[in-house]
Amino acid sequence: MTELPISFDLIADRNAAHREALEDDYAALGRKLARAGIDIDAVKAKVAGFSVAVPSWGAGRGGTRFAKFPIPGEPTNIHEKLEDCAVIQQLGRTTPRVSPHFPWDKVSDYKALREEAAALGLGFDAVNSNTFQDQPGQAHTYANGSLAAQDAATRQQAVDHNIECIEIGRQLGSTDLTVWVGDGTNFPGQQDLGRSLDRYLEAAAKIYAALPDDWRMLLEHKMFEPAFYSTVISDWGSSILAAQELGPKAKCLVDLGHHAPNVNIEQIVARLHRFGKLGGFHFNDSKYGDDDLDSGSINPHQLFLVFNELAEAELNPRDGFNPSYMIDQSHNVTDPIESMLSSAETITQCYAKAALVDRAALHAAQEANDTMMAFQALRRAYNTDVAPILAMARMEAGGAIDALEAYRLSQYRSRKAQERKAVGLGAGIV
Ligand SMILES: [Mn+2]
Repeated sequence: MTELPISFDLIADRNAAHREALEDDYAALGRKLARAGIDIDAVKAKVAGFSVAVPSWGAGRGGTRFAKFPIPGEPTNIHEKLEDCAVIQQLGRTTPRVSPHFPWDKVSDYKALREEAAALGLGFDAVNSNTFQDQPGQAHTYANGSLAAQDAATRQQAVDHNIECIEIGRQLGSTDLTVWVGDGTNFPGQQDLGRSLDRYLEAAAKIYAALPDDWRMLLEHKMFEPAFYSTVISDWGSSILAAQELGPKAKCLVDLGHHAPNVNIEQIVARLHRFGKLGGFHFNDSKYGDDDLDSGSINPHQLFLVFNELAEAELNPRDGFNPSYMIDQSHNVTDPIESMLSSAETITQCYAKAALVDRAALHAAQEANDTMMAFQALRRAYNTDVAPILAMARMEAGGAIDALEAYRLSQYRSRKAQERKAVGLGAGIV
């Protein structure tokens, strides 16, 4: 392994300063959990086995429809993004994989890129195709859609791009292709709502046919944006119907921000799982729409309830239940490394809290129609501060007890500001 971006000595020094307090807190929580019949070390072992991927594009500042305000030292290419992702993994120890996006992350040698990532302690997660914007020199525009476009040559170009992503992913060690299309309409009557779905299904079937045996195609639905009247794969219903029509390797991916306000997302999770079609998540949070705010910053309880359904699903797996977890956020006003460290911790906390739920008590209360006790079974777990479990797992894996503190002390970003060229202004990712 090459040298990692953050000094081992810095992490060791800070951990030495925090260790006694952490051991105190861990022991106290351990005694509390033991009274409820829970072995804290078993929960810590589960937490140590949990991971979530980070998106390559999340290493940069996103922006809104209006503007992007870059910070000095932002990454400008996939190599610099990998380096930033290595910082997140080195300090937090829950994000060992990066999800690349093409053509944004294109290079000439993917074998070398895979080795470069491995030397930084990273692997690759799902590959993401991009048919929602035009690239320089592209033969056909996506202005009127991609997989669902009226024009057959445009649809074929979008199919070919997705197949190229599979080929790249094979070289990187990925086994998932995530497909989100911006296809849709802004006016009633702009496109036939039925025939546009027909076109999507026909094109998606060509991509599906190119999947290697051990690959999955993850369909990501989104209710609106950039199309504001209708989208082709608008909701989990459209997504599961498309996945069922495509075949067993097609699964549904739930981005927490891609629903109408107040929709019961944990119930969608349970429904998709019931039919063996839950393929993965994009974690973020929202107040209004697809805000792409930091995970758990607005509604951490919802995130916990999602993980509670995942814990139930684990007890009753269907069709090789193995959801792919990824952070999908747009960091507009924070340092992206800090946001991803914070979000990965929040996501892992919700996973740990769901693991604390007394399932026997919950199920008994449900059987007895004892609503209050069923609710309390969830409440007790949600109200438990699991931070010492995460910090202990992180320290034991070589990470930092206080990851944000170590990151700031490392002055990583200001060092990169000296080395990296400035990124351009302009609108960000939507
Ligand atoms: Mn997403």
